[in-house]
Amino acid sequence: MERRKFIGIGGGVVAGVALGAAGSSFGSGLATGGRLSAMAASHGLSGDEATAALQTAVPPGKYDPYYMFASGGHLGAVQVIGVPSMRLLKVIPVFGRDSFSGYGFGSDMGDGVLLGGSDPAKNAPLGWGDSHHPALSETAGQYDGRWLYINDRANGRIAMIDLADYKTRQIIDIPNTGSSHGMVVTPNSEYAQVSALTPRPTTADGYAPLESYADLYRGCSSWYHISPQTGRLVPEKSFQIELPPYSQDLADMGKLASYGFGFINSFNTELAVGGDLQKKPAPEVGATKNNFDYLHVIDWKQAEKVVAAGKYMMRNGMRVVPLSVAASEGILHLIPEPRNPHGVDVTPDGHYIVIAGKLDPHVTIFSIEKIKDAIAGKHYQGKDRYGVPIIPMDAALVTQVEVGAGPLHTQFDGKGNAYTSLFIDSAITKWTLGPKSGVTDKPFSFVKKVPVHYNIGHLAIPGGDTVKPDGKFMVALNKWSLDEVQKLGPSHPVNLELLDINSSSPKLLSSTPLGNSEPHYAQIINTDKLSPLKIYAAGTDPATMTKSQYAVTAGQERIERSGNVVDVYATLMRSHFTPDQIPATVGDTVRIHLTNIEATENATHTFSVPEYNIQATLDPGEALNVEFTVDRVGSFAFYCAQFCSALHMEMYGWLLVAPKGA
Ligand code: RUQ
Ligand code: CUA
Repeated sequence: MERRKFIGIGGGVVAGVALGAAGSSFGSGLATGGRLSAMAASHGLSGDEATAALQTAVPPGKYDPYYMFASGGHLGAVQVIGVPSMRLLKVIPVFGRDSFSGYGFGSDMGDGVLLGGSDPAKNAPLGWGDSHHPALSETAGQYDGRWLYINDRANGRIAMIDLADYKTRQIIDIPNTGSSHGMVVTPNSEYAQVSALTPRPTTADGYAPLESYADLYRGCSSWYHISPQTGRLVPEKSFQIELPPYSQDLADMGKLASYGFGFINSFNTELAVGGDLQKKPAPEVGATKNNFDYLHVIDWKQAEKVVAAGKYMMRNGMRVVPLSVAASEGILHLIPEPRNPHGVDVTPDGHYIVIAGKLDPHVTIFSIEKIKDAIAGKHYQGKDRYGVPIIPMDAALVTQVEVGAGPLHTQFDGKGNAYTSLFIDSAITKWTLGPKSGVTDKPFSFVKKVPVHYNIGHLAIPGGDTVKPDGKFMVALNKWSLDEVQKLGPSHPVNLELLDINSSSPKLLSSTPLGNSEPHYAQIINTDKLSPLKIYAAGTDPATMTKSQYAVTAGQERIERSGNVVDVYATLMRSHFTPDQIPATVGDTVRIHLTNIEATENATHTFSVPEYNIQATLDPGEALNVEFTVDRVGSFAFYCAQFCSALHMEMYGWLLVAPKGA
C-alpha cells in the first residue's frame, strides 16, 4: 500500500530556499544554511521535512514547552509526552500494576490505591483498566497543573493523579455505574463528572433480564466533589443524577457563558439490547434506527440545590437524584441531535456547543443563549418516555457545518477556529466559529480539510478544551500506524502526528508511532503551569503527603520482634540498605518500613525481593511499607533494581528465612 501523501510535502527535492526561509525564524544557527541543505539532501529530506525536523528539535539540555497527558487505553496508564519533541517522558500507572514504579507489587502505596478502587465483592483487586479521558484540574476554566483525573472505561472507575509527584493517589469504583465514558472537570474543579456508557440495572444485585431494559436499566452521571486542598474526590460530598437508559457518550462542561451546565451526548434512544441469535438486530443495527438521539443538558448548579434540599435517595452509598426528580426540578433537558453522535465540545467562550455527527457529515452547533431561552419559556416539543422535557432542535440550533465523513471530536485554537477530527476520512477539518466567538467574517464556514494518517480519533491542541487555547500545535491521535512502521510483528503501534497550526494552513511536522497502548484522549498543558516536587520532604508517605509515622533517619534503623511479627525499620542510601540482614522464621509476618533517606534529585532506589513478588520503588525522601508472610525457607538476596551508583551491584542484603526451631 502506498503511504499517504501529506500536505506540505512537496516535490521531495531539497529546497535551499525553504531552509533559508526557516533560517530567519531559527536565528543565527542557520547562517550555515548551505551545510544544512547539504545534510538534508544526504538524508533525502525535502525542504519542508527538514524545516519540520528543526521545528520539533529539542536539543540536549533544553526542554519541551508543553506536556501532553495522554491516556493509555487498556494499558490502564497515563502517558506524558513532550511537545513538540513527542518524546515519551513518563508512564504513570493508574489502573494496572507496574513493576518499574513498584505500583501494585507489595508496597502500601500502589496496593492501597488499587485496592481502594476494587469492589471487594468483585475479583479484588482489579488488575487492569481502560484509561480513557484525562481531565486536568482547572481554575477559572484554565488548566492549573495541580491534579489529573481519568476514567476507567472498562470498570466504571475514576482515578486522581497528583501532579506534585505524578503518582496515582486515589481510585474509586463508581457505584451504580458499569462502564464509563465521558469524563470532564468543571471550570473551577468543583466536580469531576463521569458519565456511564452502558446503562445498568437499578436492582439491588445489579442484575435484570434485558426484557426489562426500558424499565429497570438506567444511565448515570456522577459528580465527584474535588477537595480544593488535596484534589481528592470526596464521595460524601458527591452526587449522581439518574439518566434514561440511553447510552450516554462523551461529555463537556459549560464555561463562561454556559458555566453551570454540563452536556452529554447519547446514542441508542432506541433502547436496543442486541439478541442476534434470536434474530433480533445487533446493538450497532438496533441503536442506529432513529434519525435523532438526545443531547443531555444538565444544570449542575440546580442539581446542587436539589441535593441540598434532600431530594435524593441513597443507592449503594451514593446520593442519587432520581430521574423523575431530575426531570421535574429542571436539572435535565434533552435536545434532539443527529443520530449516534460522538464528541460534544464547548467553545472557549462557552457560547456554542459543538456536536460531532459521527454518522452525519456535519457538526451541529447549539447556542447556550437559545437553550436558556427555551428552558425559561418552557418551549418544549414534549417529553420522552421518562418524562424528561425535550427542547426542539430548531429552538437550540445555530447552524450546521459540513466537515466531512465521520466527525468525532473538536478542539479550538483560541483564534476563532475549530478543528474537527474525521475518523472515516482520516482528516481534520478546520472551520470558523461564529459572531459570539468574535468571528463576523465568514462565520461557521469550512476553511480546509487536512489529511492525516489512518483513522484519527481524538485531536489535542494546548489548552484546546479550555477558555484560553494556545493554538500553536495540534496532535492527531491516530488509531493505526499502518505503513508508518515495519517489522514489528502483526501488532502495530498507534501513531501520533504533530501539526503546526500557527500559520493559516496546518502543516505536518512529525509522525510518532508510540510503542505503547492507545493514547485515547490527551490534554496538552504549558509546562509553566506545572510545579512538581523535586524530592519529597524527608520521610513522606506519598499516600497522604505527610510524614510517615514509620519513617526513620540514619542511625534509627532497627528490627523489633513481637511474637511472629517482625518490624524492620530500614533506610536506603547509595549504596546500602540498613539493616542489610533481616532474620526471620518461616511463617512470620514481616513488616518492612522503608525510608529512602536521599536528598538528591533522581536518587531513586528499589527494595526488590526475589521469589516473593515484591518490588517497591522509593524516590528521594519517600517512605513506604511492605508487609508479607515469609512462607518459604531460604536465603533471599533482596536488592536495589535501580542503577543508582557505582556500587549499585553491591546494594543488596539478606532476608534469611530459617526453618522453625532453627
Ligand atoms: S471517545 S475516539 Cu472514548 Cu474519547 Cu472518541
Ligand atoms: Cu540503589 Cu541501585
